[in-house]
Amino acid sequence: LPSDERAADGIPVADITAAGVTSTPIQQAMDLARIHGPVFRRKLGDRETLFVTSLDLVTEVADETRFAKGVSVVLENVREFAGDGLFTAYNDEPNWAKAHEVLMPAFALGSMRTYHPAMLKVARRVMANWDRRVADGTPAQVAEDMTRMTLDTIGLAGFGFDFESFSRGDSAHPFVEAMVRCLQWSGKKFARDPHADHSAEDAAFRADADYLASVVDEVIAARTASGETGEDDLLGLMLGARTQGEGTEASGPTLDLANIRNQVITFLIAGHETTSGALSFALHHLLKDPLALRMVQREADELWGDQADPDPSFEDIGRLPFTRQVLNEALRLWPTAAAFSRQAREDTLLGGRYPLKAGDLVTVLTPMLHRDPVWGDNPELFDPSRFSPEAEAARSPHAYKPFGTGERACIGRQFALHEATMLLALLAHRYRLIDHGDYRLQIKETLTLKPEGFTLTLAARTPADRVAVRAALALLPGTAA
Ligand code: FDE
Repeated sequence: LPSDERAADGIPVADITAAGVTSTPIQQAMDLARIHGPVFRRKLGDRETLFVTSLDLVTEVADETRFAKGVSVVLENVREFAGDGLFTAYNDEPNWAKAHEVLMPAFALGSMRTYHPAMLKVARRVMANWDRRVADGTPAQVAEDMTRMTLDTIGLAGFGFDFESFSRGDSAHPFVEAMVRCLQWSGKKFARDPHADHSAEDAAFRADADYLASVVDEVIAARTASGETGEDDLLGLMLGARTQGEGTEASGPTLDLANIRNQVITFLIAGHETTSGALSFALHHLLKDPLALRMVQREADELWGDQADPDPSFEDIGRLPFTRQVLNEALRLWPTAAAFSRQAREDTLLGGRYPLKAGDLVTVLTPMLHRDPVWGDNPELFDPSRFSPEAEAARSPHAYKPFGTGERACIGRQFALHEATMLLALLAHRYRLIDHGDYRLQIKETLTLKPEGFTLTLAARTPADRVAVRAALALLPGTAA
């Protein structure tokens, strides 16, 4: 591993030029943090990234008066196909503030009521698929199925577009394949050999990016042709704001079509890989933690009893606090958007000793923040009780950042949590999860993190299984419902 030189400012520099970036740069950076401590530079050729991982340093860079969101090199590359969409916009790009204002109401907690039926419809597709697995005994491919479900959900709830991902056998929608290749291209570009010829991969990327844009343009055209904007979803809001504002000065901000296209691509990217990873990690941890699984099952059983096909209401999702804790804890260990960058507003001293110039970037390596000593002696342990209301109240809000921070934090947080909590509870209510292959966690990185090669087999839960879960928990102190 990397040499241990130190720059003039005393920050360790891990030069990985020789060792090379692996296909798992986040896990490599986690190793570097374990070696070098909570502040270090990763050097790659002539490019250096400054990482921080400790609660005190993250608390500093989360201070919105001193730091703002930084657009990292990786995000610069994502801009090649998501342009000035919310995720990749520069802070001072006017379209960020406009789109933020137009879209914020669509992501308020109350708006989830609007998306709930679409989310439930797609959750039922997962269960229909998994019921067939129960019948024929084949294993479910967890990350792949979760990705199908989150893509269909954001497509339907956001844009009224149905990717029908569960009717395609093993292959994904071509849009998804193109999108994943674009993400991989942007994730790898920063580390590639500057002297090699990359024209073929760049041309392939261009073709994929053009294809993404053309699909989105068709979705927008179909909506405009129908004559109705459909105010209820994200596309409707964006198009509605556009027509209302045309030619007048009085109405709210308007978004141009190129920006709307960038927002649609942004939501499809941001809204599906991250959420599907969170669900996959949660299922992995439940599979390995029978007590937590039983507690999720009991919580769902209390709502839906022995119903064969429960019909969760919007309010039911707020009545699943332990299921939510499981998701929170899964996102602590494996925050699926694993790094975000901050940019110094002025010259400043980080940690009272490391000088930064205005404009310098600092990258928060979230999985290591989430293993800071503030999390106790055994941070690798999956323990949903870390997110009990009392434990949360006692901890700094800066110890947990799976959704980033400040003004540019995740706008889709409530959306993701509503969708994921509902699906997780429905699956736990319906199935026994069987670890047929003694799965060992391996993490694949495609800008986001997800468990690789994770399969499980399933059995239908019976009323007797529900009685057994209640009985088992009744014997344990401290698991009272
Ligand atoms: C955002 C976000 C973030 C931040 C980044 C930076 O700072 O750079 C993060 C960290 C995140 N996000 C995360 C996450 C996780 C999960 C699960 C999610 N996420 C989900 C989702 C869904 C949806 C729809 C979304 N998401 C979206 C989004 C957006 C649009 C954004 C941008 C914002 C601004 O304004 O900037 C984000 N997200 Fe997320």
